[in-house]
Order: sequence, then C-alpha cells, then structure tokens
Amino acid sequence: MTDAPTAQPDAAPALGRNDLEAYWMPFTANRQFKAAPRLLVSAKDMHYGMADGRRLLDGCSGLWCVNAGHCRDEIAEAIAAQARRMDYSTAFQMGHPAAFELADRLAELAPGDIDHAFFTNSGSESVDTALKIAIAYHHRRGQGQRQRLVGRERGYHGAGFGGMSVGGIANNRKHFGMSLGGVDHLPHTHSLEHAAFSRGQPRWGAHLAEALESIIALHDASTIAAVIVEPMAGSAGVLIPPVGYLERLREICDRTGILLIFDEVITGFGRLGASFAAEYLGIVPDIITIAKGLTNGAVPMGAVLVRKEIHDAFMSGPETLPELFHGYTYSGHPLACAAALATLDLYAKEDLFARAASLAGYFEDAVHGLKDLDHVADIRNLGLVAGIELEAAPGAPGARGYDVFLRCLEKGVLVRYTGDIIAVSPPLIIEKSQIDELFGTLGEAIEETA
Ligand code: PXG
Repeated sequence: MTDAPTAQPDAAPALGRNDLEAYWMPFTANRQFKAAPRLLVSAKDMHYGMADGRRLLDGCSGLWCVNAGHCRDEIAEAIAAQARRMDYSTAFQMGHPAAFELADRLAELAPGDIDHAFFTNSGSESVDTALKIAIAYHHRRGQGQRQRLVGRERGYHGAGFGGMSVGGIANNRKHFGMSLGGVDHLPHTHSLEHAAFSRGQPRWGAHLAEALESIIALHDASTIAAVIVEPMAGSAGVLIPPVGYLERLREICDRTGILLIFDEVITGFGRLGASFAAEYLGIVPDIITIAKGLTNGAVPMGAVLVRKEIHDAFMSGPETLPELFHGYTYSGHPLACAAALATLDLYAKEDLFARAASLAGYFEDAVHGLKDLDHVADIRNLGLVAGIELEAAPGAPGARGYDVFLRCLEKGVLVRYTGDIIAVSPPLIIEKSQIDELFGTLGEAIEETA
C-alpha cells in the first residue's frame, strides 16, 4: 500500500462570507464555522486537501466511514461505470443484479445465520428500518403486544424519530418533542472511577446489563420488541463495552424472546479488526444495522442485516402483497451497490480488517503514550478507535475539546471532538509513521491547550 501523494487542492473558488449563508450545516455551530470556514476540497488515501492549500492527515476516516482511505480508484471507477450503464433502477417490484449480489456478499460476511439484507441510504434509515422490522416481526408471529423498545444512555442511533427515541444523548432529543412512546433506556457503561485508562475492554461494568432485567420486571418481556445498542458507542465519545456485558444482554434476550440489535454503523467493516464487532466479540445479535464503511463513504448507503428466522417469519400470507410495507426510492441504488461491491473487493484484496487487527496494539501503545499529559482524564481504545477524554476547562465544558481540535487542524491533523472527548478512528490503511504523527500532533495540541 503506497502512501498518499500530496493532495493537490483543486483551485477553489474564492468564498466571501455571504456565499456561506444559504447552507444550513448539520450538527455544526453554523455562525462559528462561517466566521472562520474550514473548507475541504480534495482527498486521497490518508489525506485531505484544504481550500487554503493545507494538507490534513485524516484521523477520523471522514466520519468513521472511509475505512479503505479516500478516493480509491477501484471504487471511483466502479461508480462511474455503473453511472454510464444504468443510473437508476426502480426499487419497487423491479430489481437489478448488483443489489442481489451485494446482499449475497453481506450475508457471507455477516456472522451466524444472519443472511438477509434490506437496503437503506444511511445509518439513520437503517436504525428506523431495524426497529420497524423488529416490531413487525413480533406482530407477524402473533405477538403484536411486543412494541416497547430499549436503547441506552449516551447511545447514538441517528437522527430519525426512531433513532432519536432510542438514542441517549440529551442534546439530540430535548428540542424535538416527545419522540416515540414506550422507550426505556439502559444505563451507559462509562466510568472514570472504575475503568479509566483501560486498554481494550474494561473489566468493570458487566453488571450494568442487569438493568435490562429491571426494565423487564417493570413492563414484562411480553411487551418488549427489541434492545438496541452500539457494541462500541462512537458518537458519545468512544465507550468500550465491558468484558461480559454484551454477552449478558444476549443471554437475557435469548431467555425472553427480545430481539438484540447491534448498531454497527461505526463498528462495521473492520473498525475493530474484524468484519463486524459481532464477529470480533463472538456475539451474534438478531439484527445488525450498517452504513458508512459499506461504500467506503463514497455513495450514501445503509443496510439492515437480519437472521434467517426473522426474514422467514415474513414470508407467508398472500404472495401478491409486499411482505414488508417499507422501503426507500433509493434502496439498493445502483451507484451505491457498485461502490459497495468495489469496496468489499478492496477490503478483501488488501486484507484490511486483518491489517486493522495487526495495527491495533501499536495504535493502543501510541494513544496511551498521552496518559501523563495535563488535563487527560481518560484514554480508552479498541481496534483502531481511541477516545481521549480531557478534563473540562473550569466553567467552559467543551471549550478544551474544541481548542485541541483547532490546534490539531492548524498542525495538519483532523480529529473529531465531542464535548471534551477527542475521538480518533483513522482509515485502516494508516501506516505506523502516520499513527506516530497523529498522536504526536494530538499530544502537542493537548500540551498547548490552557
Ligand atoms: N448509528 C450509529 C452508531 C452512528 O454512529 C448513525 C447511526 C446514523 O448514521 P447516518 O448515516 O444517518 O448519519 C450513526 C452516525 C461522530 C458522528 O462525531 C457519528 C455519526 C454521525 C455524525 C457524527 O461521532 N454516526
């Protein structure tokens, strides 16, 4: 694997302040951004090029999606060829070969008897689809009273009403009304007191899965459709599953007939050093939601992967009617399928999941090298993901995270921050020297922050 050539930014149009006005940016402090814009104009392998000519090492795989690195020729060519062959194929009552091929490939990759794929266009749509499938599955089997859903504090499951409702980040919920009824939340598993500076999975915290028993005691399992968790929580600041915790959730779900959904939008496609977290951890959920790394971020696409038994439960009744009244105009879009097939080929050809696994130890040592810096409250890691939690500056929560993010940017490294937690999740093609650069720069930025 060769390192990236210097990304040559295209000649970027000069942007006056007013030119930025019309675009209402997502999950962004719009006024702050527009006062000092940060514009990306090109990308190749491990790097972005910025409008001002700077080159940035991408420490977050875009947004946890560009697992094979940016602008890979194989993917770009597959998308272009498909765009010329057939741009769009009606998704309902018609099909095209690439969607079937992709579903097959995903079934092969998925653990256990997870062997069917339903296509969406994003992680949010995957989550809403998975929740609907879970409720409809029980309905199909004569258990229509199973409608309750269980999420987790600090969980992120996208921005749709379903994902927001099972999600557990207050800022994403509190402005948007009542959300779905009948949703309970497990406690999150993060503890600075008991598990700070864990390497890999913390030993403390498996008992927190018992909260599901309390929810069952309150409502009875016969009213609960599904539990959804991220096997490793990304957005809320990299929360690593305690040893034994997910196993316990699996056992309780097995005993009570509640479906277990792993939201693997972030952990899918090699992030932890295996195809999915489910494989990495040796736990087979009933449903897996994916997106992001499915197409290496090149075309929006998501999918819901389900066990055979769930799919088969729908395959009865009149053959002239859709078995599931659900889908999207762009489900299995030809360009997305082309991108996904080329992406899976690339992951296999370059053995990138194994590569991530083989780099994980080096990555772990490098991030824990920041342990003794001032303001560092915790460092946690799994696979090629790390979270560095900083102490909040007095009276200014989030200010230190933002300051470190900006200092890294100035020094040519892009990291992600959420409040005062820095998240690092580089493309799986990263070289050891680039891991050094990433954490060396981050260390300098932390040292410099007040
Ligand atoms: N589930 C999980 C676990 C996610 O991480 C979604 C669902 C929603 O996916 P879409 O494609 O609808 O955005 C996500 C998205 C961050 C960050 O900073 C993470 C996401 C999105 C934006 C920022 O960690 N993950």
